[in-house]
Amino acid sequence: MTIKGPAKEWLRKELFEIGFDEVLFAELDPPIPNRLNDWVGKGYHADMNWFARSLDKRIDPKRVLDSACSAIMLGTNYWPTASSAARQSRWAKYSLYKDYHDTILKGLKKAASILEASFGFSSIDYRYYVDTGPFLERGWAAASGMGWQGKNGMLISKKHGNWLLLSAIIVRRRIERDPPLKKRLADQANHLELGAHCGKCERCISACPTDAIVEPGIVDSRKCISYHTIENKGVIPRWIRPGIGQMIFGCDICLDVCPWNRFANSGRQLLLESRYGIPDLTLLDILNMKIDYFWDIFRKSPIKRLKLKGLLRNACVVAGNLDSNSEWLESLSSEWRSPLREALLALVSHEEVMVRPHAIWALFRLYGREIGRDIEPLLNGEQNELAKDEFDWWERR
Ligand code: B12
Ligand code: SF4
Ligand code: SF4
Repeated sequence: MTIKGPAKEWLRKELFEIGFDEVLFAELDPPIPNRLNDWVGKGYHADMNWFARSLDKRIDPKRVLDSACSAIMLGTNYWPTASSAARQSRWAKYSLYKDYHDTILKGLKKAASILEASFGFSSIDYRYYVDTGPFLERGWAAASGMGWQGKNGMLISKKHGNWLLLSAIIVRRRIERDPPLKKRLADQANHLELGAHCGKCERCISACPTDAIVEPGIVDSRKCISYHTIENKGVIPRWIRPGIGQMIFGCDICLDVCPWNRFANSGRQLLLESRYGIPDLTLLDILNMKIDYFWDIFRKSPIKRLKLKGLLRNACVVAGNLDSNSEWLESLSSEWRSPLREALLALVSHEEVMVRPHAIWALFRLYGREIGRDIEPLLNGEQNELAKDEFDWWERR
């Protein structure tokens, strides 16, 4: 029996009370138009092979849960409160909370128990995800009327701007759909226009420092700072490093510039937990960081996925981009010029080989050709091609 009318509204209210700031419903059929094959075909997924491997499921949710017919689409507002440390631009804002995969998961578990207790679901009748499975969260959130996909690719809400984290519960019972935002498309409920409410605005496209938004709503991960500072497990290509600027983990630039954010207020944060301390770290603290300190600070944060080697790699790139306008507390002043140089030189022979070429890059960027004399002895006996290549590249210039 379809869940609709007062029963549907009761469910919405219960889920809102758990802490979800948006609760909307989408029906999963007819099959959706999407550009996933094209996106992967063009290589825009970079080396996220897990993405390409689950393409069939992402295209058709029935391959995830057979007979699934509806999705409960949930949004959690993470716009920081006025006093919050998350109001900075060096770390992606979401990363300054306790890992949302864990905190929102708690809300999803509570939601599931409501479905079981009040609607007779058994555990095989639903499946939930918070960025954790092969489900197109933004497309289905748009289909549910939570917002639309902007030219920056983000699900934008008229109430919460760009600042919703998404999660979903796919269910085997039909729940009457909520209409998508753009009424004139309501008769084709699942056909959604990218940038539907963006009008002529293209701020996000022009603000992206690395031209990663290759057409409205479509991001080429190979050019995206968020991809390189979070997902890339290897060397960050040399050509993209200057564009990374001061961002050490993730990138909110195309979100921050969006005019729809002006309507956003901070949410109730019932499914989020602030983590303190991370924005207070100086770049030198990070460059000198050892493994125990890393786990102390980042244990409960999504940044832990980078591991120490990834964080050091990113910190080297940020160091190489330091200039007098840097948002990091240090500027290129005399007191820390020398400790910075020492920290980077130590990283030239770091045990994690991936860190080494980035340290060399930063040293040459900051101190010019002369630094080559200090680096060369450190490369004696260096077996690692990446570090040698980086050094030779600078020496040849
Ligand atoms: C892979 C991934 C990335 C990759 C690729 C990003 C991209 N643009 O695709 C990288 C690592 C670069 C990335 C970066 C970020 N990500 Co990310 N990422 C994902 C992930 C796991 C899959 C996204 C995906 O499928 N991409 C492929 C493209 C082609 O699909 P798409 O963007 O969803 O859009 C297509 C479909 O919607 C389809 N479509 C069109 N109409 C319709 C209609 C229907 C009904 C359907 C089903 C589909 C559909 O066409 C669209 C265009 O091809 C999702 C979680 C998830 N499971 O969905 C999180 C997610 C998209 N990321 C998220 C976030 C927060 C970010 C960052 C802001 C993090 C940061 N601060 O650094 C950046 C933003 C970058 C940007 N501008 O997109 C949030 C976005 C929340 C929101 N409000 O939109 C998500 C939803 C995670 C979450 N659970 O909250 N991410
Ligand atoms: S997240 Fe940053 S790099 Fe990626 S598309 Fe947006 S502005 Fe460009
Ligand atoms: S910045 Fe402008 S074009 Fe980009 S998503 Fe926001 S409204 Fe749309």
